[in-house]
Amino acid sequence: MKYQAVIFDLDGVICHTDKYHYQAWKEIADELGIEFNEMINNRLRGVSRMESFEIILEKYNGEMSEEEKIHYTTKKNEVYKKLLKNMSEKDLTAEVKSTLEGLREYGLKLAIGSSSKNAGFILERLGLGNFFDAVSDGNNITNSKPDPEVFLKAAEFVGEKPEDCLVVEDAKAGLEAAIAGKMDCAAIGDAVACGMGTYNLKSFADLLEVVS
Ligand code: B16
Ligand code: MG
Repeated sequence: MKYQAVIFDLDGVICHTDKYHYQAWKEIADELGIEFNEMINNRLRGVSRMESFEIILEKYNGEMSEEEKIHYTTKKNEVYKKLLKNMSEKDLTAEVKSTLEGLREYGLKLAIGSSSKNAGFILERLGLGNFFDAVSDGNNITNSKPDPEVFLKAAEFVGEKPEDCLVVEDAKAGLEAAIAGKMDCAAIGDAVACGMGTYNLKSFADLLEVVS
């Protein structure tokens, strides 16, 4: 095997929560009278909650205090968490499930490296609460992607050197983070267009070939 471990981004790689992020941010944007659309939502991929709100506020005419920012991001998260309850094992595709099982059969350690503070909750909804060898997420980092911290912590949690880990990412900030951490990375979805991945995946199952 080329690697000892694979570190997966969560949103956009293992599952798709974009529509819930969109609905929750839309509710906040509407309350504040800020224009918000799918294009702006796409810029929030892989970016932390507060940084996402700063991007949304680019369209806000006015000043907002830190207290207000905390109020609105907390409110967004409450709406988002209610929406996440709609998720279930049905949201884990057969392709993702069988590929994860195949990678495990290869003897690879499998970890999550996500900016989300809701990663544990999402994994439980998907029926993956106990599946991964380690979960590094928004709760154990101080610097979010493109800083490599979340992936370096994931490598540390599984006891492997960064150069022995492959990162799988759907966002440019995530590819930058992997590269900054001296890790190879497989781009999937929108991230393919950046041309920054060590590999470009057409489909999640391509991972089975990439690692061997
Ligand atoms: P939360 P990932 C990221 O997850 C999402 O892509 C991004 O849209 C979101 O703002 C971020 O998590 C923080 O999420 O508000 O749940 O803490 O792609 O890094 O798995
Ligand atoms: Mg992502």
